[in-house]
Amino acid sequence: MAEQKVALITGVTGQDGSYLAEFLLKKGYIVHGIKRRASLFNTDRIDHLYQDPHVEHRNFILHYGEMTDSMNLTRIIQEVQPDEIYNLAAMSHVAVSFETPEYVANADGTGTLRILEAVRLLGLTEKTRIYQASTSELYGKVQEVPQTETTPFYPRSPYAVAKMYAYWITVNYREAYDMFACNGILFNHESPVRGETFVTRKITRAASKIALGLQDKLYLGNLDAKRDWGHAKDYVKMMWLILQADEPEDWVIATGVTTAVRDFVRMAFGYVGIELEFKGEGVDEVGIVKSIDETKAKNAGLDVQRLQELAGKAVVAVDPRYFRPTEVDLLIGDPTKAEQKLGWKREYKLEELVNDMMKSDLHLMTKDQYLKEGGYTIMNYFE
Ligand code: NDP
Ligand code: GDR
Repeated sequence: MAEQKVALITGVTGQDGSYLAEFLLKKGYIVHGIKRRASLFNTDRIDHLYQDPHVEHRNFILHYGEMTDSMNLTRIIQEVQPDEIYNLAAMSHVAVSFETPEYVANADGTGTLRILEAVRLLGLTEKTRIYQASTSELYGKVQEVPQTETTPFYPRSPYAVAKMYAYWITVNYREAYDMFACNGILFNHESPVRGETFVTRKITRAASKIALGLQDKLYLGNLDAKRDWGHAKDYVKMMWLILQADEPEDWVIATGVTTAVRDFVRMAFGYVGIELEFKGEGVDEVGIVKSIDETKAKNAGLDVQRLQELAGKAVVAVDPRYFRPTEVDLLIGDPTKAEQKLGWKREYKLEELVNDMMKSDLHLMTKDQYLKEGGYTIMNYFE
């Protein structure tokens, strides 16, 4: 029998880390993950994969770690002797990176160097393949569309600048030390376990809450921004394929379709039968309930009569606090290289992604509704 491959995932508690861990375990890997110490449990997304440390022959093993701590990372890599490292850990919120730029440079930028250098110092350059979670944010200010592996970068946030360092240090270690180190330039990908403060999840949570009568209004920033949104499940498969390729290269992973934030809002509310009409401009723009599609509302298990009461009300508004000092207006990726050379094919279209997220959030928010009915206070988070 072939020996089990060993993978190390940094950022295993995040959206992508959880899907990737699940994917690799299904492929028969032994998966090691790095999680941070937190004052509350932070393993919600991977709890279904947890294995009791007292059980022999575990396939899923967690280590405490931190991207800003070289000694910690070097020790874990030495212990694990991984065949593959997926470096997914990062402070990944673009807007927050304007508030914590130095930390982001350290964790997202220098953190990548720490991984590469540990592999080199430990003499693992021939054994260990490295995947670096690069991003479409590198393209930033629009230079050309669709964006490909050769489109010039123009980062527009401390996050993107840190990721630019990580991108180039990965290329440099590949060229200097002949390492199998690759960048996956991934465009936005979402899922039911997407962080709650990214725009798609903020929208699907709010649309569900508004439909259930738990929230009155959704406040957003730039509704004109356009993103190429895919499903995280499709994208983690690609991370693995990148490390199975014959040669180490950099790859764009995208859907090739771009959609404005405003239209994502329309689709999410549409799932629960709320048809929106947008009126006004800039900070005065609002999304007003134009009509209720009774069939969709019923299919979603909602109280149609209560939804009818929303007619004519503004349920979406713009709050400038969510504007960014510098914005990325338009992202649309060209995944041709990945499709042709690695045979990658995505399974989810945008509509299916929205439906998947809405179904899940509606289910989660229904629990909140029960709590509210039982007299408990429900928090509304607007970040
Ligand atoms: P998440 O924010 O969901 O997850 C980030 C993970 O990194 C979490 O496990 C987090 O831990 C961990 N982490 C953050 N800072 C540190 C640190 N200093 N030390 C150790 N661990 C840390 O991101 P995603 O899963 O969405 O993204 C994965 C990677 O892919 C990130 O690098 C992101 O920048 C990049 N990316 C994401 C895209 C997307 O659309 N999702 C697109 C392109 C790139 P904790 O749970 O404790 O917070
Ligand atoms: P992004 O994702 O910045 O593309 O980075 P996010 O969902 O935060 O923003 C997408 C676009 O929506 C606009 N927007 C809002 N964004 C948030 N978060 N909250 C709002 O209220 C809001 N209103 C409008 C934003 O201005 C932006 O234009 C994500 C992250 O996963 C990165 O880690 C990853 O590298 C990139 O995707 C590719």
